[in-house]
Order: sequence, then structure tokens, then C-alpha cells
Amino acid sequence: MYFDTAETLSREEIDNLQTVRLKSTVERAMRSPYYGEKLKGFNVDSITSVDDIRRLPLTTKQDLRDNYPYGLLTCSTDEIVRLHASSGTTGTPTVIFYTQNDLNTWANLMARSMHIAGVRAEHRFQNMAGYGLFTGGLGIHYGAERLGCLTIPSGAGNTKRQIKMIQDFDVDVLHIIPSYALYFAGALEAAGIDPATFTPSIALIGAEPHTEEVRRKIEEMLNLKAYNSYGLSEMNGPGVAFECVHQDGMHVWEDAFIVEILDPETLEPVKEGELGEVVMTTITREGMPIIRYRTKDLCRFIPGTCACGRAHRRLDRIAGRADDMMIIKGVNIYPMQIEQVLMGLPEVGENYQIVLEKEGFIDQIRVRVEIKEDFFEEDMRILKGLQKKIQTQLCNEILVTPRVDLVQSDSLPKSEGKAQRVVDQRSQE
Ligand code: ADP
Ligand code: K
Ligand code: ZN
Repeated sequence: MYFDTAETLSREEIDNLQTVRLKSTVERAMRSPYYGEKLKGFNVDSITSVDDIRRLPLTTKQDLRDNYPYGLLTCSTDEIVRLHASSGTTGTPTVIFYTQNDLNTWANLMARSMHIAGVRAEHRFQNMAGYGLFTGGLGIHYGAERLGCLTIPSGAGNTKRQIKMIQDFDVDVLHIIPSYALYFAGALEAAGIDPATFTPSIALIGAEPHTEEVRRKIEEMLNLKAYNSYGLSEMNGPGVAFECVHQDGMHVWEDAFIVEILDPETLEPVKEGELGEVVMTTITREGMPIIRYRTKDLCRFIPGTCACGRAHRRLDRIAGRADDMMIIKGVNIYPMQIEQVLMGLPEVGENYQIVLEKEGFIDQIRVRVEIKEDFFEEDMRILKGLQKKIQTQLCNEILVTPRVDLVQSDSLPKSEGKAQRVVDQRSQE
């Protein structure tokens, strides 16, 4: 039933292990130029419980950039066997270095994650994420091999070939980014492939924010179960938190990470179950330990224990990134609020885009929505009615009236990697 005995740890055992590992992590981190300076004079023995983590400084993405490339390394590059970079496209990349032990630990975490979602050694697994610097390729790949799956590194894009591989090898499990999964499902439909004959029964979806509505849509269109997967390159990559078969929140592997949820303003812990910024510490990493990393991801712990019995706490669906928040006419709006409304509508197809624009001095929000073939009527009155309905429902959720453009299916730009949902045209006008 378990892949790894760490899955059976009790709450008390997790707390004790975290305390021990936090100490060794701080000790190790102090060997790096950055933390050596930052933690100068810190007495490691003063750590006696996990709560002592709050006496340690926070680390931001800017800190990683300022100390690019080697400032957080605790060892010589001779001991490093791989690097990955965050998929962020702006500014200096953040680079993460792994020793061989780090890669082994990561592969184990990833294999364990796949296992709790029902993936087994006898499964054939197709990894449809981009290979390369992005951690979703090799990170998941090594986990799948560790678990024993026949692993197909198909990479991103080339939908026709993806479908052929799935059919030729009777693939059981997919790893696919949710925005691409929607597009892919549309392509299957267009190719006349009946989901009932589609062999995969499990999809691992993650790497970008998505709503429960999108998950259900993917499950229906592809006729499988989709499990949410959370990770970030600063914490290895995928394999940080994963849904088990109960699909009721993502278990964070607390033997490898300490997670705090902080109020992003006061930086104090929020109350149990409340939304805040996820702050994470690696507690098994050798090459590049990171202490109290501000992820900018907004989330909450789901109170109580999971039906599966694992004591590792569960993160709820990521509500969005703090950076994603849009302020339009003084109202705070997250892209996921818009997605939730759109994906709940039967007429809406697989893709949408949010455009921010300026009219005079006033910010406006425009939502461009792909409409399914069947609903894309010739009759203007019917289309106008649909447009009005979408506009009203969006306004009820986000409290400002967006402009709504209905477009034909498969006409909005799509990316092979993470979807770019928001286009900001305010500065260009
Ligand atoms: P980048 O920050 O450039 O996208 P990463 O590839 O490391 O770099 O991506 C990590 C980020 O992706 C996370 O911080 C989070 O914002 C997002 N993410 C990853 N998995 C999920 C998920 N399951 N749900 C929502 N967002 C996710
Ligand atoms: K196998
Ligand atoms: Zn569970």
C-alpha cells in the first residue's frame, strides 16, 4: 500500500524528524556564501522545535537572483551533477543545483507521489511535459522510472504524435499541463477519437494554477481521473505535494519540506485553514538548501486528516500567485476567479485569455473566450445573448463588468508550456 515508509510517519514523528533535519539543514546552509553571511552567529543548537524556524530569515526570489549563480551552493561544483532553472521568463533566471543524493531523494519523492495517485510499476507512462531546464520533464521522468513504469519521454507539443504513442503503446498514465490537457482533449475530439477507447486512466496535472472546474472538464473529456501535482524548482520541482486517490487536497511531503502559511503583509502565520503565502524550507537537500522560501503562491492547509490516513498535511488547490493579482477599478481580481466562471459554462471551449487595457486613464478588463463549435451560431442575436450571459456571470464573481469577446474554438494563442492567461496591454496604449 505504501511506496515509502516515510508515508506512515505519525504527526509526532514528523515533528521530531523536521526538528532534527532543520538543524542539519541550517548547519549545511551556513557553508554557502549567502547563508554563511546571513546566518552569521546563529546558534544551531538553539533550534529545539519546528517553531524555531520563525527565528530564521526569509529567502526571496530576488535573493536567489542577487546571488546567481553560485551564492547558495554549499559545496564545490565537482559534487553537483545537474542544474535546472525556473521557467520564469523575466530577469535573471533562478538556478537550482543538485548533487547525486539530491537527485535520488527527488526521484524517490516523485515516485512516492505518483504511487499515492494510483500509478504502479506495471503502468505505461507518457510524460507530455517539456524536457530541458523545466523540472517537469526530467523531474517526473526519473520518478516514473524509479517507480518502475515504462516511461515514454514524449515531451511537450506535437499532438498527433502524442496520440499515436498513447494508442500504439496502450499508455495508462499521462503527465500533462492542465491548459494543454484541455487543448489536447479538444484535439482528440476533433480527430474523432472516442474517449471510451482512450486507454489512459490517470492523468497527473499541475505546474500551473487551475480550477476544480478545469479538472472535472479534463476528467470528462479524457475519460480518466486527474490528480493535482504541486511543485516549484526552488523545492526541486514536481513531487512537493500531490493528491492521493481521495482527490481531497495535496499531501505535502513533510519529511522533506517544512511548510508555513504566512500572512503576506505581516509575515505572521495565519490561523489553521486560512489562506496565505506558502513559505517552504528544504530539509533534505545537500547542494543548495533553501530556508523559508517565499513562493508567492497563495494557499491554505486543509484542516483534519485525509481518508487515506497519511499524517502529511494537505494543501488546498493553489488559489493563485500573489503576482497574478490584478487590480481593476480598485477591485482585486485573480485569473482563477474568471476561469472558474468560464469553465462552469457548457458553451465555453478549451481556451480563454484575459487582456488588460487602458481607456483614457481607466483600466479595463477584456475576456476573450473560445466558444465550442456547436454553440458558435450564425445568428447574431443568439451570440449576443451568450456574450451578455458570460459578462453577467463574470461581473457577479469579480465585481467589475468585463468586456467579453466570443471567438471560435482553437483560435486563441496556446503555449506548449505553462499557459499565459493574462496579457497586459496597458503600458503600450
Ligand atoms: P516559474 O515560477 O517560473 O513558473 P517553476 O517552473 O518552478 O517556475 O514553477 C513553479 C510555480 O508553478 C509554483 O510556484 C506555482 O506558482 C506554479 N504551480 C506549480 N504547480 C502548481 C499547481 N498544481 N497548481 C497551481 N500552481 C502550480
Ligand atoms: K514496468
Ligand atoms: Zn490522502
